[in-house]
Amino acid sequence: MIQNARQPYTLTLRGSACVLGLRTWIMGVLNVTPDSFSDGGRFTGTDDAIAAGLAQFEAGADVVDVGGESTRPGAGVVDADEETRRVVPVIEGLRRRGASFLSVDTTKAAVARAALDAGADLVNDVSGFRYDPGMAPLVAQRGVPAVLMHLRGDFQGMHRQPAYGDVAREVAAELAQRAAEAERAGVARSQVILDPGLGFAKDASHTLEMLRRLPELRSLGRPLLVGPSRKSFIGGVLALPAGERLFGTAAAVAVCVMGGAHVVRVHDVGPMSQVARVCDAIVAAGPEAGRQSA
Ligand code: PMM
Repeated sequence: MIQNARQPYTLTLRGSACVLGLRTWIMGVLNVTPDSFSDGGRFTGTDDAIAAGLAQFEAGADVVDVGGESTRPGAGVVDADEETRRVVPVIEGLRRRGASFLSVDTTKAAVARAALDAGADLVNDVSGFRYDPGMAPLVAQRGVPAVLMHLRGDFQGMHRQPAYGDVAREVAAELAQRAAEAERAGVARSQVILDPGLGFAKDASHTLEMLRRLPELRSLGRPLLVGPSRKSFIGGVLALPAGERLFGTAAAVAVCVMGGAHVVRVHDVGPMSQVARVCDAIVAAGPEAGRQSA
């Protein structure tokens, strides 16, 4: 029988209680970088980026994730001032135009602080608070939700021969450690969202296995965010460039939803909202489904 493994969790978002898990949330990717993984360089100006963010909300995004540093293998390091200059005007502009929830995709506390001051509602830290010791205290003090993603090593080294004995168990154990460290730093456990970090310090076979075994991360007892969008594991299967991975992304998003993801992080918000809604409807169908979250 098909069932997704999703537990509902309540977060405090922009000061109000917000339940994740009743339906799949869509996080739109808005990279304001000259060199990002799949959409870098698309936005030349702040106004373009703001318009693209608003279009993502129109297309069904629940939250838009604004990032100013590429995590692409070999991407140059961006200093905090430059990253702040990229993300803050976009976040401010989106808030000014009445945008819904906004997150900032950064590993730097200074950038996160400026973004929260500009109107961001949550922090998405791909390092799981490991790169900047100021991040956990900042999130604790502001009381905002945070996504802690799994990776190993630094941006430069993480793609070199990642090694796992059992990828799903090790990712789960390391995410549990990240969450415990965050709690020790004063972050409310109820504000933590966990992410297995598809493609980060994982080769294609690790990522495919992690996706297949996503339900095992349920045991972490926190909402799950997963970012499969246009990633190279899809390119590896289909031999297609990032811009042509829409159907591959759709397959992966469906697996994420059925595997228990509360939030999927995607570039193609409209199409992936449709995928998630159909998966949610399938999970909710029939007499057995009453006890399942949809
Ligand atoms: N992937 C990318 C960037 N940020 N954040 C989270 N939480 N999870 C991800 O999987 C993730 C992320 C890289 O992809 P992009 O360059 O297309 O944004």
